[in-house]
Amino acid sequence: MKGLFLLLLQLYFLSFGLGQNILLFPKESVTDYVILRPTVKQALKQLTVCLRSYTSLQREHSLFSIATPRLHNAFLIYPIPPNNISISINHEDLYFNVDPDVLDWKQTCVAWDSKTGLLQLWVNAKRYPRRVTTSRSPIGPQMSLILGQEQDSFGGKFEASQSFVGEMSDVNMWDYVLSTNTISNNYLYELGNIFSWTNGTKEIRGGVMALKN
Ligand SMILES: *[C@@H]1O[C@H](CO)[C@@H](O)[C@H](O)[C@H]1NC(C)=O
Ligand SMILES: *[C@@H]1O[C@H](CO)[C@@H](O)[C@H](O)[C@H]1NC(C)=O
Ligand SMILES: [Ca+2]
Repeated sequence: MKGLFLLLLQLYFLSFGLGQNILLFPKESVTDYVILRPTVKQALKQLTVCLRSYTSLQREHSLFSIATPRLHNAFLIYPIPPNNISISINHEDLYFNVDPDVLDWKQTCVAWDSKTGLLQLWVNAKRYPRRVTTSRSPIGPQMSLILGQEQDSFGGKFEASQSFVGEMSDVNMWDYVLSTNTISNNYLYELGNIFSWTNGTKEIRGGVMALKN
């Protein structure tokens, strides 16, 4: 009996670790969002963010928004369906022409290197033509990281028309640039070193629901 209990406990933690933990953003609003608290001790010279999302939205929306006290679009992942994704770095907006959306889970990864300005976007492990930002300023260290809303001030000024409606999971963040090989093969099993989906701090606001699978 005790053995069975331990086995079930083990299975529970295994499934938790393998990306079964999902956030549901149920409605268009300015009240539903999730705050993440990454461990950032010095300004980020390099950054990789990966996340999975599932939505039937056909309007533009914010997936992942970092504001600093000085810059509200310090880092922003902002799809413009059906085939355009805007990435903002230090208020500079770069647009990527991508394959049209299909109604399914989508894996998005963005990596940036402040030294070279090299900006990379992968959707479902396909890397789109790389871009170079003019900005070379590291991001942070003080930052407000929000899922599901677009910040027009440090931690606020949301617009319902830019909110995310749908499901999100496996948000991970690294203070270095992941290799294409890692992202194409097994990034889902890689946990971020400055924010990890399995043990990072997530603060839920409004009607967002945390689901086990
Ligand atoms: C993406 O959308 C923006 C804003 O509407 C537009 O300026 C840009 O030309 C579009 N880019 C692509 C590649 O479709
Ligand atoms: C998450 O937990 C693991 C195991 O306890 C630990 O090694 C790792 O440093 C933690 N990661 C973060 C980002 O806190
Ligand atoms: Ca806005």
